[in-house]
Amino acid sequence: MNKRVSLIGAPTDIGAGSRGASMGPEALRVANIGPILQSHGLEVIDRGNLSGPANPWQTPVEGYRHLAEVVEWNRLVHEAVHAELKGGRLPILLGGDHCLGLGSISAVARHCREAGKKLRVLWLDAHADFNTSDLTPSGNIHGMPVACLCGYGPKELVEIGGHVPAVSPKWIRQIGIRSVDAGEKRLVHEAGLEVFDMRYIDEMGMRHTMELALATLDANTHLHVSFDVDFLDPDVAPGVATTVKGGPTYREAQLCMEMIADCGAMASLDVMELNPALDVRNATAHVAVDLIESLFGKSTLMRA
Ligand code: 6HN
Ligand code: MN
Ligand code: MN
Ligand code: MN
Repeated sequence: MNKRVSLIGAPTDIGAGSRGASMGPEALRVANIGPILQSHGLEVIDRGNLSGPANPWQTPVEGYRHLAEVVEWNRLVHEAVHAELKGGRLPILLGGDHCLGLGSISAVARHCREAGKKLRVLWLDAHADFNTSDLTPSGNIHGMPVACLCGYGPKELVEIGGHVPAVSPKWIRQIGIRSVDAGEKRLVHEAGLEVFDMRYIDEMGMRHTMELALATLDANTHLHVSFDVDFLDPDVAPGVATTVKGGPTYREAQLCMEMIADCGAMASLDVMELNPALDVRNATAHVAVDLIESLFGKSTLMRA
């Protein structure tokens, strides 16, 4: 794994239905994300925060809330993430709400095209984030980034990486899913996304789930992890706006991260939706940093 890591803060809640994820980057820094990653032998550069439009907190227009601002933020994220990859570094996007997964992953996909690499995306989330303006119950664009990446969405968003679709559904594995809207579910099936929902994880276990999600990766595959903190059970991670009961436990989540670390292919990461306004003494930020440590190879294993 690349040991040269860059932190990019994207302090916005422009695509969310609640305010507060804009404070996520600072909460992760307060939980010591930089020094802790450094203690694991990584060279960490904190690029600071991107600066985009303020959240005007308006109601949705034609199925989208804040579309123009979401486009602007995603353009900023796209360029920042692409620049790190081009410089040979591993970008960690500190969200911010999950609409920014579009800017991040479209940049990763662009880089993979330029570098002749294959791409695998692990989407760790309670939600599929596969809505469109017709299907969305909320108009919140953080419920739409995976659909946009796959070419379903407004032109301005779908075209952000210069290649439509940015990503093939075949490259994506969704894990931890337990809240999908009715129309969204139909579109997920139509697009052919591979989803390891909570029922699958209950029945087959996290180990088997991750073996399948990481299967067929080769030395030429770039693995991107998009970690929505609401992936975790709310008992473990209360500091998110869109908690859904029945998520992975602390140990299941650790195993998920450890198996990703073991595969050695992770080359970019998003840490999204942390909402300090809803957290308890920054506990969720600390849990997120714990899990990120595991992603970078911290292990509880006794065997060498
Ligand atoms: N997230 N499916 C719901 C919606 O409004 O579209 C929730 C989306 C949550 C998005 O947590 O990143
Ligand atoms: Mn999400
Ligand atoms: Mn590139
Ligand atoms: Mn979610």
